[in-house]
Amino acid sequence: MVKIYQSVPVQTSEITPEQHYRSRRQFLKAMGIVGAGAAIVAACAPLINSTEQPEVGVDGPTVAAPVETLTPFEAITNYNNYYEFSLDKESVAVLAKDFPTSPWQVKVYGLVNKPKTFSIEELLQFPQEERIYRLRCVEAWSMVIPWVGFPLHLLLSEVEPLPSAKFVRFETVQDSDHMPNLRNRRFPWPYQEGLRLDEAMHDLTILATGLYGQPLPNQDGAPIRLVVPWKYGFKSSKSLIKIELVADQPDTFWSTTAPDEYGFYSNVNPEVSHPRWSQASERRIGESERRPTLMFNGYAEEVASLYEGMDLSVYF
Ligand SMILES: Nc1nc2c(c(=O)[nH]1)N[C@H]1C(S)=C(S)[C@@H](COP(=O)(O)O)O[C@H]1N2
Ligand SMILES: [Mo]
Repeated sequence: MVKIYQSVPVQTSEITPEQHYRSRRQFLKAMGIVGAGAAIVAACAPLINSTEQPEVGVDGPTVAAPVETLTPFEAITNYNNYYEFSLDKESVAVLAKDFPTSPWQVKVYGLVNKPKTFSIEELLQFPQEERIYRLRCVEAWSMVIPWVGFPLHLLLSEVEPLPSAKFVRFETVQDSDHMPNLRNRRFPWPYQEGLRLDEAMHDLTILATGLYGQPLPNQDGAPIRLVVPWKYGFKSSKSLIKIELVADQPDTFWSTTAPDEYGFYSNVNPEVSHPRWSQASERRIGESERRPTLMFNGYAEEVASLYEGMDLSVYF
């Protein structure tokens, strides 16, 4: 089975707001790290899938692995779920255009030895990498996104979780001057999410600060958002302002809104249907044929052990 889990170090200072990302190879070459990328491919071959686009690959080592095409930048940035702005996926980019993301701080606190409020500049000091992940929305569409970011465990280790910390709660900004749908009282704002501490510490779990080699567009959760690739997209909260270490399983936006439809775990699982539709297949944005949905979104080898002994139809 093809895995998409690619990890390439990127210097933040080198992430430029270029208009068009022409190919991952050209991007990496521009970063001067084609060699580093190749070394990682050699070292972690079973985890890696090359997403080299066929028209490129004119130099450097090529990776003999099946290809899943990256979702185009235009689709990733114009088909968004970001309910604080709008329920209409195609309106988010326009509505979020002037959303101010600087200055920005993320408060990391709760059951930790060393609580700290990080400025976005400090967060960009963590070693940034490119991670190509599938994103599977609960609405049964999916994308393949080249994120830039860093593993959440680097941040959590810095604040030193106490033994009593068992879960992590994530909270999104509430900027009512710029987010028109916060007026919609049908929803339990702020957008909150949660992970068990071991899920949060897993190396696949990242804080993304960019995509396609550029700073994160507002509609995708600028300036910093969570990405948990084996869970439905709604776990990956955007525009984070708070990360709290807690003892008990936190309430989440979607499980509060519709408890019968959205559980805390929300692992991608083709065998557990949503009450109103099947999760067995998905439409990859930009493709016409549906494709089967993979257990844990294709990351079972890395994460299935986290759920050993749990009935995933009960803990959905
Ligand atoms: N704050 C916030 N984060 C959010 C959402 C949201 O409405 N508000 N939507 C989620 C859902 S349902 C999905 S599928 C992903 C979409 O991320 P993308 O627009 O970058 O593809 O963001 C998630 N994070
Ligand atoms: Mo979603």
